Formats: sequence, C-alpha cells, structure tokens
Amino acid sequence: MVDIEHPKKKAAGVPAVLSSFKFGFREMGPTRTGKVFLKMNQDGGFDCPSCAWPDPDHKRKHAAEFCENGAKAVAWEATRKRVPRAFFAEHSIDQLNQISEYELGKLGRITEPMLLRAGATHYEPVGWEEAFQVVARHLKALVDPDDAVFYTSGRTSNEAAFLYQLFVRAYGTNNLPDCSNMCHESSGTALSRVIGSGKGAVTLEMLEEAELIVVVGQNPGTNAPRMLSHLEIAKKHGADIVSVNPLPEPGLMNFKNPQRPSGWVGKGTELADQHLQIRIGGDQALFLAVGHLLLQAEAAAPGTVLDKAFIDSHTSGYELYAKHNAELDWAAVELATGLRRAEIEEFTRRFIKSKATVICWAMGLTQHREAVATITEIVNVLLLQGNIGKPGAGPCPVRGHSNVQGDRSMGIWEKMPDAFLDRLDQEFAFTSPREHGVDAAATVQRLRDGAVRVFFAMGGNFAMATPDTEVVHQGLRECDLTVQVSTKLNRSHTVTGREALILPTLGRTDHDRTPNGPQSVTVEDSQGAVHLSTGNLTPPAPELKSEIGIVCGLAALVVPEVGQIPWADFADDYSLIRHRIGRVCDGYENFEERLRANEGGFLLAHAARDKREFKTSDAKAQFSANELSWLPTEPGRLLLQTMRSHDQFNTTIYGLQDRYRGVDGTRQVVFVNPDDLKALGLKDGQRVDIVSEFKGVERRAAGYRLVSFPTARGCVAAYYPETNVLMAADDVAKGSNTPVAKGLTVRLEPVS
Ligand SMILES: Nc1nc2c(c(=O)[nH]1)N[C@H]1C(S)=C(S)[C@@H](COP(=O)(O)OP(=O)(O)OC[C@H]3O[C@@H](n4cnc5c(=O)[nH]c(N)nc54)[C@H](O)[C@@H]3O)O[C@H]1N2
Ligand SMILES: Nc1nc2c(c(=O)[nH]1)N[C@H]1C(S)=C(S)[C@@H](COP(=O)(O)OP(=O)(O)OC[C@H]3O[C@@H](n4cnc5c(=O)[nH]c(N)nc54)[C@H](O)[C@@H]3O)O[C@H]1N2
Ligand SMILES: [Mo]
Repeated sequence: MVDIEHPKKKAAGVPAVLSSFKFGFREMGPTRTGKVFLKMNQDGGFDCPSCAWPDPDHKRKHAAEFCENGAKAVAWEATRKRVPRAFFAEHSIDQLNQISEYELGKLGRITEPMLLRAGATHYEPVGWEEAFQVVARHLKALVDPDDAVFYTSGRTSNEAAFLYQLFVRAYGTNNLPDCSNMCHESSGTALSRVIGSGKGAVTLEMLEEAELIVVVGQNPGTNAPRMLSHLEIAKKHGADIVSVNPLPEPGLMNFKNPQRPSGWVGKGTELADQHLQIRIGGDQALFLAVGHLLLQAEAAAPGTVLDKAFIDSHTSGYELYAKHNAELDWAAVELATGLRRAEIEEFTRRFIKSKATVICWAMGLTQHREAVATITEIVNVLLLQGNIGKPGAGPCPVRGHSNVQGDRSMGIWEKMPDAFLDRLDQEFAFTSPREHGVDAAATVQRLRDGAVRVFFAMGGNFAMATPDTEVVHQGLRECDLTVQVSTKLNRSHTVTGREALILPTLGRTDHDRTPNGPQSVTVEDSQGAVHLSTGNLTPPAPELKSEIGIVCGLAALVVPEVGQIPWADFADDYSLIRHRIGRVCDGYENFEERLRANEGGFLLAHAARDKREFKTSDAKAQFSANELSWLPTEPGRLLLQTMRSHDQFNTTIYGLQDRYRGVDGTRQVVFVNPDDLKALGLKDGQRVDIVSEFKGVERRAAGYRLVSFPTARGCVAAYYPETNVLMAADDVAKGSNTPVAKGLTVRLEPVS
C-alpha cells in the first residue's frame, strides 16, 4: 500500500531502534541478532559495513555504537536466507531479469560459484578451480590487457584491495575504476590540488571542538547517522550548526539520540541553528559570497576577521583571490542560490564569530559539473580564517562506503602516482604499467563503444550505480565475460556477458579462518583512522572464500610467473599482506607493528591537519579564483537531484519506507515544491514522466507520482538508482570525471 504523509521533523529516537531490531529479527533471528549487534564496532568485533563514519575509539569498549542503518546493513549481510542451487536451475537469465532489484537483494546470501556458459540460459554450479580457469582462459586470451576492466566497490578490506590491485597491475593494466569515481572523486581532486591531500583534515575530536559546523549537501540522519551524536556533542559545547541543503533533512533539524535514554523519550536536540535552503548547484556562488563578505568585514575592521598570519605564512594566491572577489554580482548570487542576501549575511556573521570552523560535505556537492571548483571555494573560505590544521577546524568530506578511503590508500585508482607504482614494482620485482587506466565514467563510455571484453567486479553493482542504465546494460551484454565477486545478488549478476561468473565471498561479519588460523582484516575510515575488523559469524557455506582467497586463487593461475609474489602465503596469513602494505602504501609504514602496539587501531598522519604542511605544487595551501558558476534553467524546466531514501544502501533496497520524508510503499515518486506544482499546473498525487535534457538528447523515467514537498523552489528530487536512466554517460564533473547525479535539467510531463 502506498502511503504519503507529511515529512517528519525529527530523526532517530525510538522508531529507529525498533526498526533496527525488526529488520534484524526478520533476517537473522534473535540469537544471531544479539550476537551481531553486540559485536558491531566493538573491540575485537567487526567494522560496520555501512558508512565510513569513524568510531569514537576511546569509547569503543562501552557504548553499543550502532545506528539503525548500520544495523540494517549488517542484518542484510548476516541474514540466514540463502540462494539455493535450485533457484538458479528454476530461473533463466531472462526470468532473473524480471525480478526487481529489491527482491533480488532479499533472496539471501550466495553460497557457491555459479557459471553461465556461452549460449546457456541458466547459471549452473561450478567448482572454484573451474571458475578460476574460466577467468584465466579469458584474461590470457586478450591481446591487450587494457581490454579488461576491474571495478571495485568500497567494502573491500585493505588487505583484499591491496592484493587485487597488485593482481591487476601484474596482469598489465591500470583499468581500476571504483565507486569513489562516482562519489568523492571531486573532493579528492580539489583537496589534493589546494591542500596537498585528498583526505579530510578533521578528526572526531576536532569536530567536537568546533565553534561552527557547516553541513553542506549531506543527509547525515540517513547516510551517516552516527555523525549526529557528534554534532550533538559539539552543540552541547556551544557550536553553531548550519545546514546548506535544498531539503530540510530531519536529522539536521531535530535529532533524538538513540544511543542515550534521554533521546528515546525527550524532545530531541534542535541541531541546526540556520538552514540555508539552497537552490541545487548554488553552493559555489554561496561560498564565493561568503568569501566576499569576509573580505569586506576585514576591510571595515582590519585584523579582526581574517587570519593574516596564517595567510602570509601558509598560503598562496591570496592577492589574486581577494582582487577577483572584491566585486560581487549580488543579483546573480541570489538567482544562483535562491537565497536572500540577508540570509547569506547572517551565515557570514557566524563565520566571523567562530574561532574554529569545520565544513562537512557529501554527494550534494561532489556530484555536480562544477564540483571541483565548488570544493575549492569552500577551502578558500576556510583558509581566509586559518581554519585548517588546528583544533575544531578544517574541511571534512564525509565518505560513503565503509572502506572506500582505505581502498584508495591501497592503490585502487586508475591513476596512482608513479612513486607508488615504483615502490610496488620494487617490492614485488615486476614492472607495472604506467599508462593511466579508465575510471567509472570512461568505463561506461567504453562499454557504450562495445570495447570492453572482460568486466570483473570486486563487489558493488556497476549495472545500476552508473549513468545511462540502458547503455551500460547493452555494453555489459557485449562483453565476452562478466564476473561478480559478491555476497548477494543484484542486477549486475543478471545483466551478463556471453559468459558470466558469480564468485560468492565472505562478508565483514563472517568468521574468516585459513589453515593458519582465524584472520582479521583492516579498514580506514573517513577521518583516516585504521583499525582491525574480525567477523564472528558462521559463514553461509563452508567452502566460501574470502576476497583475499579469491584474488590469490586467480592470480596463481593468471600471473604465476610475474614478479616474486607469494600468492599462496598471502592467502593463508593476512599479516604477511599487511607487512607488504607497510612497505608500499603512504602512511602505512610499519603497519602490522603499529596495529599490534595500538590495540588494533591508529590514526594515519595528515600533514595539513597535523602540522599545517601542504604537499602541493608550491608547498602552500592554495587559494583559487573561480568564476561564478551555477545552473540556470529555462521556464518549465527544473533541476533534479537523485538521492537516497532512508531505506536503502546505494543500489540495495532494504524496504519501501522513506520514513523521515513520509513516503511508504513506493519509490516511484518525485518531490516537488508546492509553488512549482501550482506554477506548472500540476497536482500532488498526479502521475508524470520525468524527462531529462542533456545536449539535445532526452531520457525518460516513466510513471512517477508527484509528492508536494518543502524542497527549494525550482528543485526536484527522486531516488537513485531508478532514475539513473536520466543521467547521460557524457555528463561528468570537470576535473574529477564524476558522473553528474545532482542538478540534471528535467521537465515533468503529465501522463493521462
Ligand atoms: N543508510 C545509508 N547510508 C549510506 C548510504 C546509503 O545509501 N544508505 N550510502 C553511502 C554512500 S556510498 C555515500 S556516498 C553517502 C552519501 O550520503 P549523502 O551525500 O547524504 O547522500 P544523498 O542521498 O545523495 O544526499 C545528498 C544530499 O545533498 C543534498 N543536495 C542535493 N543537491 C544539492 C546541492 O546542489 N547543494 C546542496 N547544498 N545540497 C544538495 C540532498 O538534498 C541530500 O540531502 O552515504 C553513505 N551511507
Ligand atoms: N544517480 C545516482 N547514482 C549514483 C549515486 C547517486 O547519488 N545518484 N551515488 C554514487 C555513489 S556515491 C556510489 S558510492 C556508487 C555505489 O556503487 P556500488 O558500490 O557499485 O554499489 P552498491 O549498491 O554499494 O553495491 C552493493 C553490492 O555490493 C555487494 N557486496 C556487499 N558487501 C560486499 C562485500 O563485503 N564484498 C563483496 N565483494 N561484495 C559485497 C553486494 O552484491 C551488493 O549488492 O553509486 C553511485 N551512483
Ligand atoms: Mo558513495
């Protein structure tokens, strides 16, 4: 049944806790639920596979640090349901393609390798040895290793990621696209250039000490719920919190902390002191304006606003930036942001008052055409007041997947710097390719050209997470071989190449035992803390392999003669892998020793954060002079953002309830401002097609229900991944090549 009601004003609290346990019991039963929820994010336990928000390490032993959505992610993986052999025998590929993404995910864990032979209509069980032989046969047959692509999602552990990139480079290509290409690539690109590290420069402690925290383009109540507890602590210490978002996301407006009994019964904490309901794509203009006002305020009262000492000693480009930003076209800023000048002035006064400011952001900023420029504009504002490398201050991109940052540290990147490749080559006595590989967007374009022969995925759901869904599906079908290493089924297992393999693997919660005994893996969170993760549940099937076991098994067949790489030893003893990681990966020096010395966790060094040292081209933090950019629209056109509901993890749909936004029973909705509905002659509840327009080409998502919603004027929202059909393969962010998922130009066509 479809039920649409008023959006909620509060997040978390009792309904969140109930929802976790309900979902837990349904999937795992009471005993497993207890076992799992008690071990999550605890010493000696496993790292939550949901988001990349850090754990408060000093409190790890005490509080059960988990959130509703983390609990769902765990229950989804630790489910007792299995996909039996018979299921594949009973369903042809065509029939599998009729099953919705939501239903596929609910089927349960995969327990044995499955092979779709060329010309066959059904997957059939296959032994591990034969499965590996199939991959080896295809890879060895390719004349050019660049005809194969090796994707990675962000749940893969450091150890597995390190071996995977080693295998791929030993094979001879840098074609290592990852989910990060579609996620925080813009943050990495911008921050590397201007502060010399692509990683955020704020720890949990620093966040709690901030006087002003600005949360831009992020919905933490759903996507990083544990962040709210830390915002609440900062708030108790007196911090101002400002949300910059076209939507009034309830987690930020009012938060009931489920970790504390008072949050279950009390009225919750009003987190945001100001909500700037920005027009989609208006953020660069907003921060340009804030910079302008800060410069003006300093001119009016010299020595009181800017941190001149910091600017002089640690930055470059200030003069140019200040000159460029002396004049501002306020009319353009108001159009671009949809905000009133007075609101921006109030926002700026908060910066002036604050001695320590953190700016957090996520997909609402990174998935725009001008994302890189926008992020450098944010850094400009931070640099003006010396808000980096001191307590309570800094840029804080909030990463998505639980180990997406660690995977990058391990070398999962199509363009790893030569210094890394040199160390890799030296360590393993071979020569890795130097030519850059393809990223996610370039992979989509290659698929479109029918130019990918083997598509191999270490987790994830490339068929659904990428733009231009039909184009991607067509390209995958033209591959000779597609391989999914995964825990559960999704569309990427049913849209296949001529031959296809499913290689089931252990998840984060599963006990991982090799002939050498029980093994742990490590992950790196959003703020650069590394720690051990040890699964404690009986795996879904005894013969299931870990991702490490799979990579080692494959590599021993595909590249046995390349370099000196002890694949078999690595498969048995993960500490040997960590030893090598320590010799190759930046920041991981003496990895295994540090882990042991620090009870399984330590913080990676970050020069800008720790020492105000900037590893940029001129060893300074760099101001950027950007032209004002925004997204004007023609009459009758709106800006669409594709976003997550409260009941999904990326392409995995847990349920059909977007509780905070008041939608239940359907995902086929488009949220529109009531005044826009009126202006367009449309009505709440009516059915429309969403039609996107990019470079003269139209794309259509049919049969969406209009929901009158307090989003910013001119801005509409619908759920990812269903609306990825509206995205164009060539529509990417400048500099980072991230597919544009926010700020698509659309019109709404009523269907009769
Ligand atoms: N439960 C759960 N947790 C998750 C995930 C999940 O799917 N489910 N996914 C994980 C992953 S991989 C990621 S990357 C993160 C994603 O976390 P988020 O970035 O929070 O995810 P989105 O749902 O894409 O939300 C984008 C937010 O940006 C706002 N926004 C959109 N356009 C603009 C704009 O132009 N300007 C501004 N200022 N705001 C804008 C939207 O209104 C929305 O609040 O979450 C991670 N955690
Ligand atoms: N329109 C639109 N598109 C987007 C986005 C958006 O906001 N809007 N967001 C983008 C972002 S931020 C991201 S990160 C990508 C996400 O893209 P992906 O990371 O490719 O997608 P997920 O849905 O997270 O992948 C889930 C699958 O991973 C597998 N899996 C789960 N756990 C494990 C494990 O431990 N090991 C292995 N091997 N497999 C496992 C399961 O089969 C599961 O179905 O999507 C991007 N696409
Ligand atoms: Mo992400």
